[in-house]
Amino acid sequence: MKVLLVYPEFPDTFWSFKHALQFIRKKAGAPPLGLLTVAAMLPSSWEKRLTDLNVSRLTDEDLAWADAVFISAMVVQRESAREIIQRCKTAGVKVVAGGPLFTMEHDQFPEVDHFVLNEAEETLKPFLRDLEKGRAGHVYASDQFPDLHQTPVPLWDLANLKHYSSVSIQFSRGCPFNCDFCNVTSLLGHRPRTKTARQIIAELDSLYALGWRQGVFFVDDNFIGNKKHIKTEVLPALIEWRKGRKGMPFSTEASINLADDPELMTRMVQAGFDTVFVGIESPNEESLAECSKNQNKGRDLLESVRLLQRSGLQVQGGFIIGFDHDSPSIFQQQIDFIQNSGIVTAMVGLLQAPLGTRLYERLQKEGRLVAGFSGDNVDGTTNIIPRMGLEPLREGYREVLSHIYAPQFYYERVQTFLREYKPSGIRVPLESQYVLALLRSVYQLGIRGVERAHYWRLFFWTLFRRPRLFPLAVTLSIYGFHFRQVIELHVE
Ligand code: B12
Repeated sequence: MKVLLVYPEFPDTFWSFKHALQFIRKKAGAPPLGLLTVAAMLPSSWEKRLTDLNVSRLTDEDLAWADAVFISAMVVQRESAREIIQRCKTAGVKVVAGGPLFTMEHDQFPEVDHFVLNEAEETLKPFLRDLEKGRAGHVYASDQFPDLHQTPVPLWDLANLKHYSSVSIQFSRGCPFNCDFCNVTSLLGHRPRTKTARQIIAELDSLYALGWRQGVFFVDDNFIGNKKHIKTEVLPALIEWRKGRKGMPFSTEASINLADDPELMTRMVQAGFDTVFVGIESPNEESLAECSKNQNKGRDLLESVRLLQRSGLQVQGGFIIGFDHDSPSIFQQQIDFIQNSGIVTAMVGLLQAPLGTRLYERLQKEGRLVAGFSGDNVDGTTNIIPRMGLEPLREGYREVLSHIYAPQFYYERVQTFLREYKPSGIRVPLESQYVLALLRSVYQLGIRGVERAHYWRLFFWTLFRRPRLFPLAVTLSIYGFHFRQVIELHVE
């Protein structure tokens, strides 16, 4: 059996980092972890190839080679996924589809031969068994949340890692919290299911052996969902593993209560974490109560962010506008919060209601849902009829984004962050691409760009005041360029 694993193209979005990746001549953020994991679960006798459309083209020869195409996608890849499926049909290749897009809306893809939905640890085996018997069914789904102890090491070597700026690995799935707009709990459950420390070390070892030294993103829904396990088993193993090794800084996603635990923060930094994405959502307490974001309530959110930054963790933040309790003052409140926090990468979105969430159920009952869930929460669209009216909401939203990503305010925020941030000791071996990226930034941002005055001010301020943070300052200047391009595209 010859299987072609295909990952559809991402549009030009906030998280695609497309305009930033050009500077380091990389083609995409990370290889598709879902497909590489599934590949490792397929019989070893099968021949496997990967085509990630974000780094290479899907050719007719690829399709002629394959007995079956295994496709995975997120909602934002919907259009590209449709085109691929159509091409497979024309070429007469069978399509097996899985991953979050199809798990959510498989009925929208009548041309797909077999759906293997939810988590493959649960659904792939019955599919393969039936396939062997020559009677594979149309849909394999499950409401069980499998044990991750059986998840194999992903087949990284199917991907050409040199095209990617980072690699994702996963330690846990699920989140103990109950935010009403988030579909992670309906997809993956409340109880965080974890791999063992030994599994995660085996994954890191295999990446290290392949020569990988760049960033590793732990794509957990909430890395600290099971604090006890993290503290007693995983972090000690990671700290030990890191000794004598170079590079591979870690990043992850976690809830804000990480800031309440100095020991946990210190150990994460010792283990090599330097960045954490946190769902901040709103400085408005009433809105936090509305969406049951209880872990963010009743605390000084700004202080929590600073504690994280001072411990050595760059905070990236998710923000939402359009809750029922948001009044027109929310726009300025969000701007002030983001500016004061020094959260450079601030993903600000309009509230959307994904299928399967409590928010979706409530709004459906209230008759406040409209078609058009884009899944991209930085494109200024929503499937909700907002209390304050769609036009005022969109207008205010545009203002927030244009403000926080305007060069003056963006660079100010970078400086606020660099003042607070305690850099980690991890040094990534310097690739020539990174030196070239510096030169490209000088040309693109320092000579041609509208941001040139701000660029040079930050350049010299960091060089003289925080020299160790100079590479980070350049990286964030480049990110700013990407964010401005995306925002102009979507909301101007
Ligand atoms: C990492 C991640 C990202 C990374 C992706 C990096 C990369 N290229 O891999 C980044 C940060 C870029 C990202 C961005 C976004 N993401 Co995202 N992301 C995740 C996250 C946290 C983990 C995904 C992952 O790698 N999981 C680990 C692997 C092993 O799991 P998996 O892919 O689900 O695969 C398993 C099964 O699904 C199945 N499977 C998967 N594919 C296939 C294929 C076949 C054939 C088979 C048989 C089985 C199978 O088997 C695997 C093992 O069980 C998930 C949440 C989650 N926990 O799933 C959200 C998630 C996938 N993202 C989501 C969204 C919406 C986005 C954004 C659109 C958000 C935004 N702000 O705009 C952006 C868009 C991306 C872009 N570039 O434009 C949604 C997708 C919803 C949907 N129904 O499609 C999720 C589910 C989060 C959520 N709460 O809704 N994301």
